[in-house]
Amino acid sequence: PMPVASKFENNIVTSPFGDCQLHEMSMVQKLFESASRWPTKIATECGITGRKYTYEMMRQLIRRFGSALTRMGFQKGEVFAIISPNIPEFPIALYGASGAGMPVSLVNPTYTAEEMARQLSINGATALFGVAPMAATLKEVARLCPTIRRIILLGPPQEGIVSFQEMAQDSGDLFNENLDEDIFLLPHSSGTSGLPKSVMLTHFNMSSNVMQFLEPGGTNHQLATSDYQDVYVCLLPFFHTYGITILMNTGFQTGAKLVTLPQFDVQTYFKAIDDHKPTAMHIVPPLASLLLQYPGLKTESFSRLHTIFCGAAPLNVKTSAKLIERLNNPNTSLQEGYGLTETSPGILMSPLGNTKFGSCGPPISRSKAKVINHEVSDQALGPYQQGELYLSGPQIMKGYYNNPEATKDMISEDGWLRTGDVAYYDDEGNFYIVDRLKELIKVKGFQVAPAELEDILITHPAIAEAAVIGIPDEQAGEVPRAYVVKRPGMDSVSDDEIGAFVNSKISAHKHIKGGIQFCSAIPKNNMGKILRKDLRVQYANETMD
Ligand code: 4UV
Repeated sequence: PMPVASKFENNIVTSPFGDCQLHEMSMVQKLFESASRWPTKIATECGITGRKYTYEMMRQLIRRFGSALTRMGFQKGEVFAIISPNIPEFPIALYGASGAGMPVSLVNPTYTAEEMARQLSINGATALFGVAPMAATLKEVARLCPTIRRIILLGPPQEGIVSFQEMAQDSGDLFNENLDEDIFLLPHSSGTSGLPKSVMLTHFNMSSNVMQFLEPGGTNHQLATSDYQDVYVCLLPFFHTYGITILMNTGFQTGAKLVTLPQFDVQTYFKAIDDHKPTAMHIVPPLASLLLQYPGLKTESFSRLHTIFCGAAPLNVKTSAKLIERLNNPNTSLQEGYGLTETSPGILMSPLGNTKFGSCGPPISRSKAKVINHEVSDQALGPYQQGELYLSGPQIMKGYYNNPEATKDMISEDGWLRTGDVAYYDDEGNFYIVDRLKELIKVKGFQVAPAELEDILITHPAIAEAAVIGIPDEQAGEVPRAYVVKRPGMDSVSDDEIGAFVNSKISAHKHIKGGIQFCSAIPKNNMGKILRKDLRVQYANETMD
């Protein structure tokens, strides 16, 4: 059924979708229900090697992996870190650890060892899972994080490492589908300011978000039957909530096949699309541009595509229209989703068949949104008025791990989460994101925290002060740009030298590609807080000349 229009009362916009079911079961129990329903369907398949698991094989391996963790002495509540590319074994490690009662911390596998260690030192992870080629990096992470007791790798046995394959031989008898531990995942986000934090997403947050996403009228997903199965090509990383929730967990809920791609490579991506003819595609805006530019696109590969779903950064209206034209399938609908790691992440989504290009749509099932401009008043604003977007729903995080102050800053006592995004809604309750108040920079949809780059910049002996902002970039959406004050007597240092110094310590997507500008002072307010907005205005003026 098509959703009825959003209703607003006191300028609070409610969802036009029906109320989805909410489940009190663990995510492991939920996955095992899928395994009982679709035992012989393929759950995961590597897009490169073809290595694959059925839902039933996956259930067995989850039991064995989780049981092996308990046998190794890991206790409920200890944090298990996954630092892995997208591989068919990713969900086995994830759900296995979860069944052992361990919250799972998700870390970007393209990070440097220092970046990985910084994230894991926040949550005190005690075990690591990755793939054999990452052995040296993960050993370095374990050296930097003394809490880590074991490194588990997919690959042949080696000195000082536990082999995933050996754990897969466990009898599985120590496994339970744990319900005592309420935290399912610990992905990372810098929120509205400062350094990255571990976001506590509970089993309830995650199962709610999956059910909200699948509520009729919301998306096109079809449950697997004896002769149908949804197929996703999983290029978007599972360490991000978009990948883990919208691709993995929603996919498993519907009996879909997930074709996993371990790294970002254009040729491999398009080959996987040709080979597997996905029924739904999940993209971020830079991928939309790539799809439009790719000369070898075969229309036939999109013949089964019912949905193309885009989120994580604003999708340009013209790009949307061109994309639909290029895919040339009247049955394909484009949907845009908006959310944050802190909201599991789904919370606004354009309804099926009623996508307004440029809008992220109304709140999804059981969610609410409002817009407030505190400079005007503390009252929620009516249609077409811009202010900060606030959200509420069962998918809102429990809080930041070990950081009650940052949590309090983000979630009000009555459960509203402040997004740090500037938005307005139209008279049908569709939302439009127009700007960002928070410090966060988004490069190709990935978070970059200015504070992290600033902290590294000021360790350079020639730098007295530094500030980082995001500037628009055709390909990446945004890229970081640094403003730097030199120490007295350090005039000879060049921007190339500083760029090389910082970039050697961070992963590629954080590189300061927007240039380094020397200046005599960094604009700050009287509390000493950097006025990034002033720098953004300054940059806009510079580029106008
Ligand atoms: O925390 P995060 O990295 O979270 C995300 C979440 C992405 C998705 C993807 C599919 C969905 O269905 C969904 O609901 C969410 O990226 O970054 C959060 C910030 O990213 C910007 C905004 O500034 C958030 O605060 N952002 C995310 N989605 C959009 C967006 C969008 N559709 N349009 C504009 N900005």
